[in-house]
Amino acid sequence: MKSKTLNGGQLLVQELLTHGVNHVFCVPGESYLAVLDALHDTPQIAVTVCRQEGGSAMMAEAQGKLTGRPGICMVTRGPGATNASAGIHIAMQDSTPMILFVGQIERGMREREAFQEVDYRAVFGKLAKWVTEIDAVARIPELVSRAFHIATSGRPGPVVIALPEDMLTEWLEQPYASDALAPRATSHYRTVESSPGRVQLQEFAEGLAQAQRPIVILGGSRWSEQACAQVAQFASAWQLPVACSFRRQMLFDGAHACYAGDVGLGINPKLLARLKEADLIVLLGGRLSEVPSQSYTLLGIPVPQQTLIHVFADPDALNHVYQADLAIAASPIGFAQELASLTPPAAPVWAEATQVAHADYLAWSEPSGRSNPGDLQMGPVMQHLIATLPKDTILCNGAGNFSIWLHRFWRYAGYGTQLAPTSGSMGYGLPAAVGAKRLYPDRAVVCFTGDGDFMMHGQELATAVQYDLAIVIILLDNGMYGTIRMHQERNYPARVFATELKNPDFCALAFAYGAHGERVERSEEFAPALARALQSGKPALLHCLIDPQAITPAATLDSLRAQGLAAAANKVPA
Ligand SMILES: Cc1ncc(C[n+]2csc(CCOP(=O)(O)OP(=O)(O)O)c2C)c(N)n1
Ligand SMILES: [Mg+2]
Repeated sequence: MKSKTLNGGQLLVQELLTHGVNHVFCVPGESYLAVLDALHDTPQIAVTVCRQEGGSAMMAEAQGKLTGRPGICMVTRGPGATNASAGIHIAMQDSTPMILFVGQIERGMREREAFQEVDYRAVFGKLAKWVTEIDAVARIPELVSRAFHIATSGRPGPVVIALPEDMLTEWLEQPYASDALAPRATSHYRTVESSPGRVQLQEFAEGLAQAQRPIVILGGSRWSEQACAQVAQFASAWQLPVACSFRRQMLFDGAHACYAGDVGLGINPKLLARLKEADLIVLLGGRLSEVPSQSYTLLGIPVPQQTLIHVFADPDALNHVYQADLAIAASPIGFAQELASLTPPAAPVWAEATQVAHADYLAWSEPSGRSNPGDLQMGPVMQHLIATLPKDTILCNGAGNFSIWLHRFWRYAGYGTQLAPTSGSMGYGLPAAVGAKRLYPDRAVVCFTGDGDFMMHGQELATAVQYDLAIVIILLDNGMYGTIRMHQERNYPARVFATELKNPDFCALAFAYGAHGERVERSEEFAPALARALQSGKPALLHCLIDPQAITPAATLDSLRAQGLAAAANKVPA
């Protein structure tokens, strides 16, 4: 048996291989050169060098979302780590497994406020699921193993690991057995699944059988393609209406006869009424946080008016906000695989209501026959996208009113087709698209973005060009932070402030990066521009000028202002 001595950087990379890592996103720093040097000799790991750490963290987070395995990001100390924090926050709120490695100052300089020194446990203590610092090279295997397990267990989340620079260049005292270093066929860690017990399953079936107006809401993480298929089969067999939580439409096929729509921002009023009138809500995988709960108005707190069955992987998150009539600590994967064992009623009383719910969804999400102010009509644009793009296209977006068109009218077709932050973090779409395309080079990846949203991490277009990632960016430019303008008109009508934007020529910007660019001003220009973008074989940006008045599919800025003024007039004391 050959033996070999390794330094910290080399051992860390060996441990990544052992845990099945094949992608790393980074911005380099002198604080972790030893890790980069070890990656130099590790062709099994594809390293994507990015332009800003927020983008690299979001790319890693996106891969965590798509694979259920921790996405890996590496950044330098101080400013690198704080830049990356946006991605950490997304991973936390979205329950996504991810690990952020941070180069750290030398051990002997701690607590002098050395160059770029940060106390990571203090700074990320509440933002991440777990934070640690590896002080001794010999402990790398132990702490990296723990990081992978914590990131994926229970409610998944981000782990931050600080790596003191001098630890990374220190050599292991004991030679490391080389066959222990060989990447194993199966990686060290496995996500701990939890399944419902027989008694709980029985209670679940009984609860359903007693209901008159049940509805299921799917959400959270820890899903798989198979788990989604099992839930779809269950829904068919029981003829149950199924909704998806905010930005989780990929958990259920929009074309399925049981699909009732998404419980997000700008919810279909008919679905909202259905949820309020339901006598049983089955919350499967999600937490029903602020946005899906419609600012915590959907269910009573702590005691919901509807009977609540809540299935969630982490027992600590059950009964956290809403007391459940039946709380089941099981992962969506563990729960879904048991559903086929339950016998559906011969003729469920809710069967007809399910059909109506789906018809309501279809009517709500139909893009044809709609019109909005201006020359660019979003109805035909969405119709064309639905007709043109493959069903398994991965749709990515950040935050802004532009995303409403996507969420409402695109028909998400299944698991792994959606990357969108429930934390509403602007700028996520482009890095997420880069992360997705690095993982699945043969799949279509589209980033939907706004003029404000794009510029948060637009520099990652350079990363897309550098790695030849033929993603398509559809940028809806209304010359403003439209979402905030919308809230401004509602709450402070006709007092526009700090929401207007003077934008660059995004098409020229795309060319400057070496990407393909198109300017789209009229509806009829969209289809040929998209065709040329797809044919270019390059990252492509469609700069779409949308009328500022088209602030949502249902409202114009003028209508919001008029409502805001009327409301304000009513509030003024006589
Ligand atoms: C990082 C971050 N900063 C600020 C906000 C607040 N915010 C939410 S949407 C939005 C405006 C988005 O503008 P744009 O991308 O142009 O989309 P639009 O609403 O105009 O369609 C802002 C500033 C946020 N959600 N995230
Ligand atoms: Mg805008």
